[in-house]
Amino acid sequence: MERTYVMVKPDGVQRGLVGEILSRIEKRGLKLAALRMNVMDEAIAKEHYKEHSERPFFASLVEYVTSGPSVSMVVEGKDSIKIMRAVNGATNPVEAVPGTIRGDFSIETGRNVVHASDAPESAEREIALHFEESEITGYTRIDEGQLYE
Ligand code: IDP
Repeated sequence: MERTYVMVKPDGVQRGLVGEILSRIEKRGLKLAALRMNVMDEAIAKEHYKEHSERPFFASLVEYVTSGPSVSMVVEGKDSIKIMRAVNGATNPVEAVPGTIRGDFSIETGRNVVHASDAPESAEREIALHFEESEITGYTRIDEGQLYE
């Protein structure tokens, strides 16, 4: 099983979308392995988005993700990284198709509601940045026998 790091960003929390987003993830068949709400520390946010540190939007991006509580999670399942990227939709909501979280609930790239790791290396790095291994649970969903061939 593959793990990925997913976040409901502060705009998603303040717009009351946490339940909707968790529901979409669960209904898809992915497993919530860890879940937490907190205000992300500025140093953690800078580390999380370090690949964008030279970009003009870096300061406003760090300000955005630390501006209020966000919901961090570890999501688990076969191909969870690619599936969560598809569930979230394109980075720019203008290009995000309806049916995706960004395509249904957002307008601008700078307020695009959700994050999900984009590759196995970033998933591993982001999970380790935001969670202790002891916070990540292990259990069986009762529908796993039907979700997987
Ligand atoms: P991703 O979130 O879909 O992985 P990235 O290109 O890694 O997309 O960008 C990370 C985040 O940085 C985006 O989700 C968005 O919040 C923000 N961002 C990216 N490009 C821009 C921009 O041009 N203006 C403002 N914010 C941006």
